[in-house]
Order: sequence, then C-alpha cells, then structure tokens
Amino acid sequence: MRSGVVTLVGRPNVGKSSLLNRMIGTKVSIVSDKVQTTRWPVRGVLHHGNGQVVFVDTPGIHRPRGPRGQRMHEAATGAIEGVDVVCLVLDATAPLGGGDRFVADQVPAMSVVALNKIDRASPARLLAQLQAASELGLNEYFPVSARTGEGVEALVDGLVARLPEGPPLYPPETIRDLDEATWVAELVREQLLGVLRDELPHAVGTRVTEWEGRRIRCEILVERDSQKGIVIGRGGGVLKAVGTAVRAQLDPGVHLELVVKVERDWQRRDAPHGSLAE
Ligand SMILES: Nc1nc2c(ncn2[C@@H]2O[C@H](COP(=O)(O)OP(=O)(O)OP(=O)(O)O)[C@@H](O)[C@H]2O)c(=O)[nH]1
Ligand SMILES: [Mg+2]
Repeated sequence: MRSGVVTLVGRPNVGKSSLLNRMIGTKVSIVSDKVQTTRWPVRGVLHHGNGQVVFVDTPGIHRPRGPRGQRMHEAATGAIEGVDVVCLVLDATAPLGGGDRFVADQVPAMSVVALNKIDRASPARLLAQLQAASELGLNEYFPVSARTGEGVEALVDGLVARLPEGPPLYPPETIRDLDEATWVAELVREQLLGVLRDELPHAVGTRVTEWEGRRIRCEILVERDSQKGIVIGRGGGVLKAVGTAVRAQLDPGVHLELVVKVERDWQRRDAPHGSLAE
C-alpha cells in the first residue's frame, strides 16, 4: 500500500478543482468559469486499489494583488511545502504564458504536469502545448481532460506510484475534509459564481449560520447595498434558482433558507474553512 499527499497547483481557472473531482469520482471542490473559485486549500481523499491519495486543491496562483490575493497566494504556495508530490495543472487550450511559468518556478523539479482540457485542443495544438510544457523542466507530463475523463486514470496511477509506502492516512469513509455546513455554503457560492458577472463574484461570501434537523439557514454576504438586489434577482429569481440547484445536491426534504446580508468587511474576517481552520 502507498499513501501520501498530492497538491494540485496552477494558474486560476485551469481546471484544478474539476480534475480533483474527476479523480476522486465525487464532487469535493466547487467549480466555476470565474477565476478564484477556490479560496482556501480543500482536501479530498482518493481510496485507490494500490493505496490512498490525499489531494490538496489550492487557490489559483497569480501575482498577488490586495490582502485577500496575498492570503490566497500564501495558502497555495504553503500547500506545496512538505507534500509528497506536486501536480502542476496547465490549460491545453490557452498558450503557456508567464502565469504558468510563475507557478512552475515555485514547484519542485520532481513535479508532475497535468495538461488539462485536451477535449478542447486540436492534436496540433496539444503537441505544441506538450512541447512548450516540457520546457518547464518538470518530471512527467500527462495530457488529461477533467471533463471527459480521458487520461485521468494514467495520471492517477502515475501519482500513486510516486507516493511512499505506508498505511492509509484517513478511514475509508472520508472523502472530503470540509464539515457539512461549510460544504453547503460552498455549494451556494458555486451557484452564485455561475450567475454573477464582473466583479461581483469576488464580493460574495457564504456561510451557514443555523442547521437544525432538516432546516439549514445560509447567509450570502455582499459588500454593498447595491449588490444585494443583484444577488436576490428580479422577483427573487436569482435566489430561487440558486436554492433549487443546491437543494438538488442535498438529501431530499432538506429546507434551505437563503438570506442576503450586507457586511462591508466580510472578506477581512473570511477564514479558512473545514479542518484547515485550526
Ligand atoms: N473543456 C473543458 N473545460 C474544463 C475542463 N476542466 C475544467 N474545465 C472548465 O474550466 C473552468 C474552471 O474550472 P475549475 O475547476 O473551477 O478551475 P480551477 O483551476 O479550480 O480554478 P480556481 O479555483 O479559480 O483557481 C470551468 O468552467 C470548468 O468547467 C476540461 O477538462 N475541459
Ligand atoms: Mg478551483
């Protein structure tokens, strides 16, 4: 048996969280088409025939701007230290650029590269991308698609083979480290990211404040009064759609109440969630 920790890093939006969900086979980290979807490291555990992989999904790494950018940057780069394997995720559909090199410079030379989104790259493009990626000087390269699953098994096998021998770190029933309340808040945030535009996605936070039996109350935090109406939507349409989409992912019969609140400085108090909050 092998077991250990694999950290996924990369520019924002390359598909780190999508790839994690695909590798584990269950949704453990939320996904959106907006950058900075993942705000704190999220752990997901893969129980594999040959061992156990504890994956750490991280916020996209970019040159940090502002205090939250700095915090997310430190969280991502901190999650590189002391782990067994680092997997750098690249986007096959976008030219490799300074942003990718900035991340690549911060990972050990023994790192593995996952070139993701190959479902959307032509063979010629893929070849060019693999060539460009190989110039990063890392250890091994896997073309994958988190969307279709192509190449993902080979990547997982390659990662497991690099782990040290040892007993599992988590019991077989553990697949994510977030407590249920934080997970529900994340699911609400995921739906909001899907519908909000411009700067608003980054101004919105979520937290579950009550959970009694089947009744869950989740607050949606915005920074200004003017943002409140957008989040609620005309006739409450946005909130209604968000609630429906989240409820579909929860146990039947759960009553989810969504409340929008203006809290100007929620971001300053935003803390790491789940068991990483120690
Ligand atoms: N076509 C295609 N799209 C993908 C694939 N993987 C991810 N995406 C899309 O890419 C976008 C970003 O995906 P995420 O998984 O949230 O990316 P991320 O790297 O975790 O992003 P951050 O958390 O913001 O750093 C979403 O719209 C995904 O649906 C893939 O293999 N193929
Ligand atoms: Mg992510």
